Amino acid sequence: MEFNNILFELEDNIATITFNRPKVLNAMNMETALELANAIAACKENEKIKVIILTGAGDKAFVAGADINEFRNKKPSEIMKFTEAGHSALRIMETMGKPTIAAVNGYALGGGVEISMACDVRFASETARFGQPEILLGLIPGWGGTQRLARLIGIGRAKEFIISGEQIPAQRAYEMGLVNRIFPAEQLMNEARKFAQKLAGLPSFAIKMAQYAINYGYDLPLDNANSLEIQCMSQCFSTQDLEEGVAAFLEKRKPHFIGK
Ligand code: CO8
Repeated sequence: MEFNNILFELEDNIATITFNRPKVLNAMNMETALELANAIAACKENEKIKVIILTGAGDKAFVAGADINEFRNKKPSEIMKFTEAGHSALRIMETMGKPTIAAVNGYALGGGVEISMACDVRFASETARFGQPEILLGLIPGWGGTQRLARLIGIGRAKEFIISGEQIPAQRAYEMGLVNRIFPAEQLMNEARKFAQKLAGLPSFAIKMAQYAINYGYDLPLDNANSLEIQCMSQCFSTQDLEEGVAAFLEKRKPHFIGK
């Protein structure tokens, strides 16, 4: 695959997507949004890929938001195309049934924090900074920030974050539940890879069913969500990995999962 604005690497069942426009702190333009969508589609299709890590090139930024130079002077209809492209790529990523890890290595602002929130987990360097500064430019988050942030950290904190446009350091993001784990900057990628390797060795169908139940059950009334969980849980009993996991436990040995 050829990309101009992202790097795509595949090693040991783990794909790493690196936003690669360091001169503009990896800001997202339309071309990068389309490349992200293509990279995610490739990850979804490729059976070898079990886990995806997203990160930013350089040591300063994950993604410093949408490319402000590009969206300047655009018409609402053109902006709508850009926001739809972003929403679509992020939703496919969020629901593709393979775990995604955002390794936030610096600024995650605007679209950057929105990309990270569509990942299953967020690891951050101690030097990372988070914010939805759109309000300072006269706009609002447009890649899911008004929705995913409230779901992740609660409506009160999300409103404070979005209407003030303030930035917060990684430690505060961790305390709020926006970030799962924080590490010294030089350890971030190693830790993300270690976690990815661990996930790649787990029963992939069960991971998919867990994501499915959480993603599609979250906004349902509890009875409907519970019945979705029952369906997803029951489906796991069709896999060889379940037989292997249970047998290995009973035989007191390490399981060997095959992803089926
Ligand atoms: N877009 C374009 N260029 C950028 C962006 C950006 N988002 N962020 C940084 N850059 C560029 C700077 O212009 C600068 O370029 P140059 O060297 O040519 O002057 C270069 O990157 C380095 O940046 P700074 O010199 O500003 O570096 P600092 O360390 O001084 O500051 C900051 C770093 C705090 C990250 C600062 O660059 C900043 O505030 N950036 C803008 C952050 C921002 O407002 N992001 C939100 C954008 S809006 C958005 O994301 C909406 C998303 C979804 C909806 C899409 C609808 C269009």
